[in-house]
Amino acid sequence: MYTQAMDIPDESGKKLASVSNAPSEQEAAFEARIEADGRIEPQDWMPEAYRKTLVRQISQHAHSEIVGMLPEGNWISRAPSLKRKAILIAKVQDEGGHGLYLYSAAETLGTSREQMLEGLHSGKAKYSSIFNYPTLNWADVGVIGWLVDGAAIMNQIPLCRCSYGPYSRAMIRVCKEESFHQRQGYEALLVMMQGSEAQKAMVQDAVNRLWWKCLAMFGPPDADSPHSAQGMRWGIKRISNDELRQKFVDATVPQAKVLGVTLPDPDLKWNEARGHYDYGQIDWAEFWNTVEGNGPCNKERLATRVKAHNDGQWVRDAAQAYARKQQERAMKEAA
Ligand code: FAQ
Repeated sequence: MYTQAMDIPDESGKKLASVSNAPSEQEAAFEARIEADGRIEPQDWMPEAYRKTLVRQISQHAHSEIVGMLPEGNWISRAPSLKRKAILIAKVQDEGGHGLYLYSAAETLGTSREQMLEGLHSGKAKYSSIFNYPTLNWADVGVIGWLVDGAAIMNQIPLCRCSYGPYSRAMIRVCKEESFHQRQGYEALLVMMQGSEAQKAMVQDAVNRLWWKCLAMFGPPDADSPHSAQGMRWGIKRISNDELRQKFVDATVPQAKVLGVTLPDPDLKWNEARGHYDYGQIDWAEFWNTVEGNGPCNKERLATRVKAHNDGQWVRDAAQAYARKQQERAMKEAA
């Protein structure tokens, strides 16, 4: 019978071992499911590299949600009205919830929340570059909703079709909530753009500072993205970094026109032949510098995050003590 198995002879020519190039049954089943656009579930066999890629991406994503609470959280006590404060508290809380869904998705892959947090707090794990820039005025909060959540949705809608079941299902709810976040940010900016000259100037200033950083959120150009090809082959990523960035630019230009702000890019213009907007050069040196920990707020964000975790130790201790007591009581009653 035809087989791809190889008999490896030792130096004397004696048969030493049988090494198979053929995929194992489990591997073949995995590949067939990916090929058929099915979902891989936690109990299914998966290649170690697939598991690691997911843990890496979900870790980066979960940490982004949690660290992403900080720049906006800074404005809760300074929101201009009770209504804006209530909306912002709810939004920041939603981002915390997204982090929790994602840490749970990573747990199904065998990585505990403690391990993930250790990675974040020691500076080993990444989170989105965008959260290492300061939020200098109230308009930044609106721009985070409009552009940062807008970029996040663009990137995350395709993740609802990710090949790993728990991640794809978590993304459905996350996207619904991010969509609300995006609208509330845009609405807050619309109100400011109908206000005083000073308010309009604040919005334009926030857009000027954050526009390019939002374009960089989609990750390096496809040609320089080490994980894209395999991520796409496995159906983890569905649309490439550059394609998503282009979709974001195309969707945002008309929104900026309605808002009455100028996107800070002299090269931004409609290209009839491509059917897309052309845009200028992203500063990738600055992006990598920020990703590597040297952006304007990296150290502050990490320190705040570590302090919040340490300050919350008593809550975790109390919850565990309570759970222990409940368990002891249940055992006594059962005895
Ligand atoms: N910042 O080969 P690729 C949000 C890293 S959620 C920092 O292209 P991949 C919600 C990348 O990790 C925003 N690092 O990698 C919110 C990799 O590093 P590694 C986050 C970045 O994974 C809104 C290296 O560069 N969303 O905003 C960034 O195939 C408002 C090579 O890159 C997600 O995480 C970056 N921008 O594609 C919260 C979505 N870009 O691991 C509060 C899920 C790339 O080799 C307020 N993630 N890197 O050390 C993804 O879709 C993907 O992971 C990409 C990167 C597209 C981000």
